[in-house]
Amino acid sequence: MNEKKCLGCGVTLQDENVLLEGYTVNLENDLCQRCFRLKNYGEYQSTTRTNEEYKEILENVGKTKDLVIYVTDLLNIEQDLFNIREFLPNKILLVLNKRDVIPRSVKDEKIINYFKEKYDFFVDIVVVSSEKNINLDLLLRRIKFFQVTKNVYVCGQTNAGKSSLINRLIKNYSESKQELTISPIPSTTLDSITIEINDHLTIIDTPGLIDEEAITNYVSEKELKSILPKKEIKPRTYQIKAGQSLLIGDLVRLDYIEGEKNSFTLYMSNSIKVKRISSLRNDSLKNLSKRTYQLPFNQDIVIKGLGFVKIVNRGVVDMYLNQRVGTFLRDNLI
Ligand SMILES: Nc1nc2c(ncn2[C@@H]2O[C@H](COP(=O)(O)OP(=O)(O)OP(=O)(O)O)[C@@H](O)[C@H]2O)c(=O)[nH]1
Ligand SMILES: [Mg+2]
Repeated sequence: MNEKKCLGCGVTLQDENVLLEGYTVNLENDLCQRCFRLKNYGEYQSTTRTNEEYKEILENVGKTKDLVIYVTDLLNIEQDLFNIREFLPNKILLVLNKRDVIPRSVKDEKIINYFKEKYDFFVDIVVVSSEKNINLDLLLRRIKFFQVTKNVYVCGQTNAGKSSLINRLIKNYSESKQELTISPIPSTTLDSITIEINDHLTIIDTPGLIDEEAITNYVSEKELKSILPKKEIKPRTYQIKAGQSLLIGDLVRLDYIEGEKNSFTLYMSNSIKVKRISSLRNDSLKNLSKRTYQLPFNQDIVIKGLGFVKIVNRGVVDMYLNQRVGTFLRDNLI
């Protein structure tokens, strides 16, 4: 069997079945047809990886003593990062990516301290933007400081920006012309890919875990584009009284049922339209599935894949959205 891998997504190339992964007309090519089309025509063709395969990859990384860079998207931070410790006893450097979409006024230090207080097992935490090339020098210094062998693994959920980050490292610090495939749809990277940055550093890209509860799994391609922020988010604050509601696109309805006058600040893509309405007089989106939150002071309601709503005072909120989408509460991040 052919052993050549696609340089974009890591899948084994084959020229036998156009319907299967890794197909290319000619095994001399460096890219599979899917990566070629994505790169040249922006054509998306989704494939899926099971989360079992992801766990297997993490377990294998866990068997090495090598440094792991765990990448997470600042707007889509997992509820519980302790889970990764189950698989990875390694030294882990936490990289909070997509700094560019979080308002500039927020200090990196504040974000870093938030995570330091919550988790004690990261060797360090770095805030970066792969897209805008922010803090990559700092990241490289931290990698050099903590690496155990020349191999460093990059892990994290799908769409966190792992391959984008590695493309930056290649561009900034190596002679290689290799470019990993990146895309806004889940499961872009299909298999581990080894990239030699220099004689002392080899980076290994891995496919990401799919979060079945992310809203991005349940919207059209057009909606997906409006949900994923491309620019710095302008937080939108609404002063809300009991009996008022917010409609977030046609995705989420928030009813403020009970509590003192409150302030709701939305951190999500600027392209999503938001409307304040009277809970009683307008029934929009009430056909969606309902869940109720009793909010203590200073909580964020996180809507997986979409962003979060910062709420200051205590109160009761009814939320309507697709039943399969995950939400949770956390202390205010910002
Ligand atoms: N705004 C912003 N977008 C980013 C940044 N880094 C990556 N992205 C975008 O996030 C999406 C996912 O990027 P990828 O690099 O493909 O993510 P991945 O973690 O490799 O995903 P999988 O291969 O599916 O596991 C793409 O649309 C990128 O353009 C960043 O720093 N800022
Ligand atoms: Mg990738």
